[in-house]
Amino acid sequence: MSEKIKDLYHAILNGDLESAVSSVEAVLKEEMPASDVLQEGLIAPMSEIGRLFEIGDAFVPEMLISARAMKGALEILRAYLVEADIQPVGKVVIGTVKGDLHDIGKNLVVMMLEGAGFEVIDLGVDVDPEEFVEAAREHKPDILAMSALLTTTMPSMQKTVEIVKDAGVLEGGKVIIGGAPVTSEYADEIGADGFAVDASRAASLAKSYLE
Ligand code: B1M
Repeated sequence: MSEKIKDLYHAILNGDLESAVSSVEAVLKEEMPASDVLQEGLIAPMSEIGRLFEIGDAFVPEMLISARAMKGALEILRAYLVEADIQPVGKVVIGTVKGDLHDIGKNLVVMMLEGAGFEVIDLGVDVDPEEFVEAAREHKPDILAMSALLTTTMPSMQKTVEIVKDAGVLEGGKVIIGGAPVTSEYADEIGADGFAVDASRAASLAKSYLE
């Protein structure tokens, strides 16, 4: 690993946006392939922050600042990835369910998914079940992901699972759910394919479906 890619790795791990931006520019000047910069400089530190979070050695604020630094570097790298025609590992449609305006956790899930190499179509908050169906029809995602923070909005997950499955728009794709009041038992009960307790595990779960 070159010194410059190491700088980028550490800038993202430490959540240093300014240094992440200058490091990615420096690495690209070395003419390193964009796909390697993505893998070694962006995805690797995001996996590491996810691992540290899972073992309790990093917390939500650290994950958020790493994700912010990753996004800053990705903005610059994106043009090179498009030029090199690097395909995302998979596609995810995500939203916070109908009636629910909480988006901090969902945004963190988006960032971890992007950090893991997914293309993410974020429908935002207060997403009607029909909107999920339309988005699944249009984008044909590998994963449809829903977040809920209120016990009163959890039933909207069930409704969405029902109509998405009835409409047959997922074509083998999986439905994953999460959010503070959601459990794996609830996922089983409503027929969702998977549940993740946090953003890092949501990204690992999504990746596991592609294997
Ligand atoms: Co709200 N709120 N809130 N709130 N709010 C809670 C959720 C609540 C638990 C607070 C409380 O009473 N102790 C409570 C819900 C109670 C319940 O349902 N049993 C509550 C309430 C009642 C309300 C209102 C009804 C209050 C009112 O107006 N009377 C109202 C509802 C508005 C609405 O949605 N229609 C409301 C409003 C708000 C604000 C707008 C002020 C604000 C949201 C701002 C925003 O999101 N842009 C807010 C906030 C900030 C909170 C708390 C304090 C923090 C939530 C948060 O962002 N946590 C929350 C209390 C709490 O959770 N302790 C509370 C940090 C975030 C990183 O964690 O979202 O859990 P979280 O995400 C985690 C995991 O859950 C997981 O990954 C993340 C971590 O890695 N995860 C997924 C999330 N989505 C996932 C999806 C996945 C996988 C994992 O797969 C797809």
